[in-house]
Amino acid sequence: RLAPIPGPRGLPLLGNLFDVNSELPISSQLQFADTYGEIFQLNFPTINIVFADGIPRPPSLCTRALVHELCDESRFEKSVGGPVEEVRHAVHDGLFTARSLGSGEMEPNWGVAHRILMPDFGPLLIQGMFAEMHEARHGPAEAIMVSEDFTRLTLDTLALCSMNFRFNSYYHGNLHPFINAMNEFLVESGNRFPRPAVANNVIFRQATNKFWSDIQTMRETVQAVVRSRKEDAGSARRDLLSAMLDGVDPKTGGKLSDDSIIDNLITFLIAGHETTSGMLSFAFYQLIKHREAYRRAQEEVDDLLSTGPIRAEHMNKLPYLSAVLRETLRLNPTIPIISLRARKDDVIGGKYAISKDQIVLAFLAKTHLDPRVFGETASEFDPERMLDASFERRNKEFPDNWKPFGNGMRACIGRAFAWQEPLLVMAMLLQSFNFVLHDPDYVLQIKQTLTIKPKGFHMRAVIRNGLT
Ligand code: MNH
Repeated sequence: RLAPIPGPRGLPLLGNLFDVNSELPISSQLQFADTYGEIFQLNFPTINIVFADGIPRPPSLCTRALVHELCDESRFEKSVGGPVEEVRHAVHDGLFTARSLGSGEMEPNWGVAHRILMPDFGPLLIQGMFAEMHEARHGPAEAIMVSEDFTRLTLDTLALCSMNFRFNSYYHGNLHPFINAMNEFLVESGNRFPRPAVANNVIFRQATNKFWSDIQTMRETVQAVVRSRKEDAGSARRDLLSAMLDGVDPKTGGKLSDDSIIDNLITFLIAGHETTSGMLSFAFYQLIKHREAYRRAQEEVDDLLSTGPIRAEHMNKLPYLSAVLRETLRLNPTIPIISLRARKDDVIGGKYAISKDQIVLAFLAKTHLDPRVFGETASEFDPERMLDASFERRNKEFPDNWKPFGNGMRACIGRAFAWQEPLLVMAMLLQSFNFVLHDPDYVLQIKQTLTIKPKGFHMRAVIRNGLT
C-alpha cells in the first residue's frame, strides 16, 4: 500500500549535491518536479552530517492536493530550519522565526506578539502609509533598476510606517548602515547554514565576525529608535512600535520586552521588504510582457483617478490590479517554498509515509501551477482568472491552491499591508508613466536568496502626455 518517495539517485557520499543548481535551487527543483511528479526527495550529505538525525530528507510536495494535506494544522506545523535558523541569531523568537513546540504551541513570545499585533497590524501600517509615504523619484527616461529601486521603496516605507524611522534611501548616495548590514547578514545566513559549525567558527572566522557585527549594527539602530520613542513620552504616534510598547497581551496580561520589540521590528524589515519589492518587480515584468493586461490595468487606474491624487478610499476599487498581484504571486511566489514538520507519524497522498518530526516542503512555485486546478493554461499569466468571483469559486473547489502568504496561524501577518502598498505604488506609477523594457530582448531571469526576484530587469519610464 505504501509507496517509496522517488528522487534522483545521486552519487555515493555526495548525494544530490551536484544535481542542484546552487545559484538557483528552485530551477532544479522545478525540473525534478517535472520528472518525478507529485512528490520528490533529494539527499544532501552535508545536511545529513550536520543534523545527523537519521530522518529521511525533506520531500517536496508539488500538487495542490498534497499541499492541502500539509495545511492541516492538526497534522503539520511550521518548521524553522536552514537559513531561517541562522536568521534567528539576529531576531531570536520574533514572529517569523519562532519555533513550533509541538501540540500546536509556539515559543511563548510568539503568542504575546501575535495577540498584541494581530488586531491592528494591517490598519496601523496602512494608516502610516497614507499619511507619509513618499513617492518614488525617477527621472523620466532613466533606466530603472526595478528590483533595487523597489527594494529601497519597500524598506523605507516599512521603517517609516512601523516605527517612524527614515532610511531616506532615495536621497543618499550611500545606503544607511542598517541596510548594508541587513543585506550582508541575509546573504551570510544563506552561506552559513549548510556548513558545519566548526567550519563557520574556524575556516570562515572572518565572515562569522562580520555576521555578528552586522547583527549588532541592526540591533543598535533599532534600539536607538525604541529608546528615543520611550523618551518622547508624550508622543501621540500610533504605529507598530507604539502598539508593541503599550500593548498588553489579553491572554497572559504580559507585555513585550524591549528585546522582543527589537526582534520584531527587525523581523518586519527583513520579512517585509524583499517579499513586497519582489512582488512589485514581478508584477511590472508581467504587465510589460502582457500588453493587454497592461492596457486594462492602466485603464482601471485612469477611470478611477483620472489625473487626481490617489486616496485611501480608492484602494478597494482596483479589482483588476488586485487580480494582477494575485496572478503575479501565483506564478512568482516570492517565498517559493515553505517548510513544515509532521506532528506525528503520518501518511500523505494515501501512500507516502512521513515519520513524526520529519520536515516536508510545500513547493508553492510548483503547486501554484497545478493543471488540475488551473487547467492547460496553468503557466500563463492571465489576471482574468484572479478576479474576485473566479478566485473565490476556485478557493472553495480547491482549498489551498494559492498559498503565497503561508498557512494558518503562521501565515503572513503583514499581508494586508503587503497588498495595499504595491496597489498604491502601481496605481501611482501607471497613472503617471508608461513603462517599457530597457532592453527589449530581456527575458525573465530569477535571483534566489531567501526570496526570489527578477534579475537584471530594468525598465524605462516615460511621462504620460498631459501629466507631470
Ligand atoms: Mn510575510 C510570514 C509571505 C509581506 C511579515 N510571509 C510569511 C509567510 C509567507 C509570507 C509565505 C509564512 C512563512 C512560513 O510559513 O515560514 N510576506 C509574504 C509575501 C509578502 C509578505 C509574499 C509580500 C508580497 N510579511 C510581509 C510584510 C511584512 C511581513 C510587508 C511586515 C510588515 N510575514 C511577516 C511576519 C511573518 C510572515 C512577521 C511571520 C508570521 C508568524 O509566523 O506569525
